[in-house]
This record gives sequence, structure tokens and C-alpha cells, in this order.
Amino acid sequence: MRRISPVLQQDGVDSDLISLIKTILAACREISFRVSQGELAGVLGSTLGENIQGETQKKLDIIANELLKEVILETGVVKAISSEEEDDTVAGNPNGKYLVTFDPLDGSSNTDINSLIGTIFSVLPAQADKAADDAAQFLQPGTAQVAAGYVLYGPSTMLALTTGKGTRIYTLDKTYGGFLLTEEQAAIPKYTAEFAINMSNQRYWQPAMQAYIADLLKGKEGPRGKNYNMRWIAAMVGDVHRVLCRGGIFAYPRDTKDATKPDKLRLMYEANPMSFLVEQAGGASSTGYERIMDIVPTDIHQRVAVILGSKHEVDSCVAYHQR
Ligand code: FDP
Repeated sequence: MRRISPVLQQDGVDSDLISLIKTILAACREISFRVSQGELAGVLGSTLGENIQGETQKKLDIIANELLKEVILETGVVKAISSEEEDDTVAGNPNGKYLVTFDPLDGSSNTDINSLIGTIFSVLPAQADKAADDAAQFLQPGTAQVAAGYVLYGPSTMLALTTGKGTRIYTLDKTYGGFLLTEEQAAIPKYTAEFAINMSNQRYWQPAMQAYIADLLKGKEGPRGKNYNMRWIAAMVGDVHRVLCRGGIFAYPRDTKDATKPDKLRLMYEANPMSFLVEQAGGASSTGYERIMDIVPTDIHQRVAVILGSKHEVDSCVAYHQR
């Protein structure tokens, strides 16, 4: 089985980017260990870095954020980072080639129930005309990403990674400590009969989403002509992993539940990296009105409606928004 470096070298990935990805994965291995310790994490402490010792009582998402921030900034190839857990961006090396955004622990409400969670990351090119402490350098569309991935902390720890040459899936070999390539090319089936959405928000959705889901629920007798099944892991990383493995549509649409927060998921930490992975696996990703990766962000913490997965199903859902 192949390790990550030779695969990335074969894909022609820049050596600084390879070492950055490997550094991110070193932090994720540590997070994986902490997650696997569950309630014991605070008792047994860390296997990496002394400076996080003594902080083991902190919540896992805070620990994961600090671990990632520290190791990424230490690489010297990163000009700045932006994390879902930080109000502001954090400057690194002014000459760094890359910017990194990450959601340190996605689906963190699942930690308390020992269910799926993960780390999502995205790498953008640094911009020469902007200072390391300028948040505006991050406001690049998802199409500018040079790498994106997630590490899923489940029964096994898995990595989905793209550098624009397809989406590859790796599994953490805990005996040797590295990620091994277990799926050369993820391929999302074009058609599906499985959807993932938080149905409890149904009455708050826009009419287009109401109509689309209502038609799915009509099953074989309805306009879609087949019976659909539903899944909801409540951690985007888990739901997207299922989509990468066997297809499906995942949606977190706009709703009116909270007028101050019409969209839930974050563009830069969740939607863009997941869209890159899904598109590179043959799927599609949209807000219902536009391709997610075409959006030019106006704020690092911007939220966006997300509809992604099997291409034909996403296109069908988008068609309801264009009626
Ligand atoms: P969480 O709030 O637990 O971090 O990131 C937002 C997110 O999880 C996604 O991972 C997940 O898909 C969604 O929110 C779950 O939303 P609901 O609480 O509406 O189920």
C-alpha cells in the first residue's frame, strides 16, 4: 500500500505543499488519538508537544484548534491561518507561500455521544500584495484552493484529500502511524436515492427546497419515480464521507429559523473544501443558485447554503430553485 508522499509526488505537488499537508496530518493524528481516548483524554494527556500539556481539561475542539494552529505556523511556508475557532486570522511567515483555513473539529456536538467528527482543511495560495495580518488575503473563491481535505475520526481514521488531481482516500495505519492510500480515486455515483438533511427545519426552508424534498418523499408514485432513503449524521464531515463512499445528496439549505443566521455552514472552513473534494470525485456542489466554489467571499466567517453530492440529484435540486 502506498504512503502519502509518493502519491503526492506522483501528482506533481509542490514539495512545500507536501510537507505542509504532512504537518497538518501529524496534528490530525494527535487529534485522532485524543478523540479515541474519549472521556479519558484529560487524564491521559498528550503524545505530542509539551506546550499543550496541562491544557488537557479544555474541550477537544479548543485543543484541536491550538494543535493545528501551532504546527501549521511552525512550518514556515504559511503566511497566515484562519480557523472557525478564531475570531481573527493569525499571521505567520510574511514570505510564506500558502494560507490555510480549517475547522478543527467539525460536528463537535457529536463528541459527547462518541459519534463521528472530523477536521476539515483548505489551502489557498498566499497573495504577494497583501500583508500577513490582512484578513482580505483569504477572500479568494474556492476555485483558488490548491488542496483540501478532511480527516474523519470514526471506527477508523480516514483522510479524503484533493490537490486537484481527483479525490483520494487514505486510512490511518495506527501501528505504523501514517496514512495509507486505500482508494485511488473516489467516484460519486451520478444517480442516488439517498438524501441527508435536517428534516426538523422543514417548515423554515424556502419554497424551492420544500417542493424538492416533498417530491422525494412521494417516492415511487411521485414525480421522481423512486423511493428515497434518508440519513443524517449531524456532522458534515460524516455525511460528506458517506456521499464520497456511495453517493447521495447532502443539503443544509437556507432557512428562516433564526433571522440573524439564514445559512448555517461556513464557506471557507466547510463548504469550499468539501465542494472541492466532491467535484474532484465527480459530484456537484451548489447553493441552489450558484456553484459554491465560484463565490467570492466577503468575510472569512461567511455562511452559505449547501447542496452537494451525486451530480444528477444536485442538478435536480438546483432546477427547483430556478423555476
Ligand atoms: P456542529 O454544529 O455540530 O459543528 O458545522 C456545523 C454542523 O455541526 C455540521 O457539521 C453539521 O452538518 C450540522 O452543523 C448539523 O446541524 P444540525 O444541528 O442542524 O443537525
